[in-house]
Amino acid sequence: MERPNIQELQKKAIEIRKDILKMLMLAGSGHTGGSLSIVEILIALYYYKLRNDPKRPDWKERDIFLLSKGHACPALYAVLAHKGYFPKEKLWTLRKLGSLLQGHPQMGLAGVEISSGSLGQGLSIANGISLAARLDKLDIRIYCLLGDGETNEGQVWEAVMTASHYKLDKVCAIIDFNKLQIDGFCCDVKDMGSYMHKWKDFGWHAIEVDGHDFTKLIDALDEAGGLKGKPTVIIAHTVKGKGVSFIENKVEWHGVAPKKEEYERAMNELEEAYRKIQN
Ligand SMILES: Cc1ncc(C[n+]2csc(CCOP(=O)(O)OP(=O)(O)O)c2C)c(N)n1
Repeated sequence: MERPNIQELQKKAIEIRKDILKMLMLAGSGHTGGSLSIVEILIALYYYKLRNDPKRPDWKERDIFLLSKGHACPALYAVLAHKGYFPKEKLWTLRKLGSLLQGHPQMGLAGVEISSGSLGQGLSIANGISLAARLDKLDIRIYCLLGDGETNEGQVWEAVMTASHYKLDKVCAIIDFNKLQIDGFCCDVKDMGSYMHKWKDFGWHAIEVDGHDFTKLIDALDEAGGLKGKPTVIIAHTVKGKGVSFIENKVEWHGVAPKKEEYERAMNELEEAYRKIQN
C-alpha cells in the first residue's frame, strides 16, 4: 500500500477539526474534547489503511470501522463527508430533528456500521463480525476505536478475552488514550494501571504510539495488519481537545459545544496552524 503524504494528512486533520467545531457550534451541544482527540486516528484509517469504497458503503469485502466511543461521532461524520460517503452540507444538520447525524451514531447513515454511544459494546461487535467473516471466508479487517474511560466497562474485558481465545488476528482495537473521561482524569475515576501490561496479559499484541503522529500511526496499523495468531491493540496517546489551546486537556470540554466567540478563536488558531504546515 502506497504511503500517503504526511503533510497532506496534517492539512486534512486541520480541515476536519474546523468542520467538527462548526458542526458543534451550530448544534449548540455535543462532545468536543473526545472528537478532537481522534482526528489523526480516523484519518490514518480512512486515508490509508481501510479498504473501503464510499460509493459502495455496503461492499461485502470492505474493512469495517466501529466507533465504540460513539459520542465522538462529529469526528467520524466529518471524515465520512470528506471521503464522499455523503454531501458535506449534511454536517451542518448535526443533532437537528430529522437528521441522520444524531449526537450518537445510528445505522442508516452511509459509512456508519453500528449504532453506538452506550459504551463498552464495540469490541464485542468487532469479534462477532470477525468470527462471521471467518465462516464466510472473507478476508476483511475490523478496527474498533475505544475511549480509555470506556475501558472501565466490564464488557470490554469479556471481548478482550474472547478475541484472544479465538485468535482473532483480523481484529485491531485502538485506544484513544487521552487520559480524561466524562468527569475527571481516568486514573482518578478508576485507575487501570498499565494498559500495555493488561492487554498483553490477556493475549494481545500491544503497540504504544503517539496518536497524533501520522507516521507512527501508519506504522502501527501496518504492524497490526501483518500479525498472525492474535489480535492487536494500538494504545494511542492523545490529547483531549487536541488542536485548540483553550480546549486541550480540559475536562469541562467533554460534553459542551463552542459558543460563537469560542468558535471564532478556535478557527484563528487552526488557520494559523494550517499556514505553518504550508510554510
Ligand atoms: C454504558 C455507558 N455509561 C455511561 C455513559 C456516559 N458517558 C458518555 S462519555 C463518557 C466518558 C467516556 O470516557 P472516554 O471513553 O475516555 O471518552 P473521551 O474522554 O475520550 O471522550 C461516559 C461515562 C455512556 N455513554 N455509556
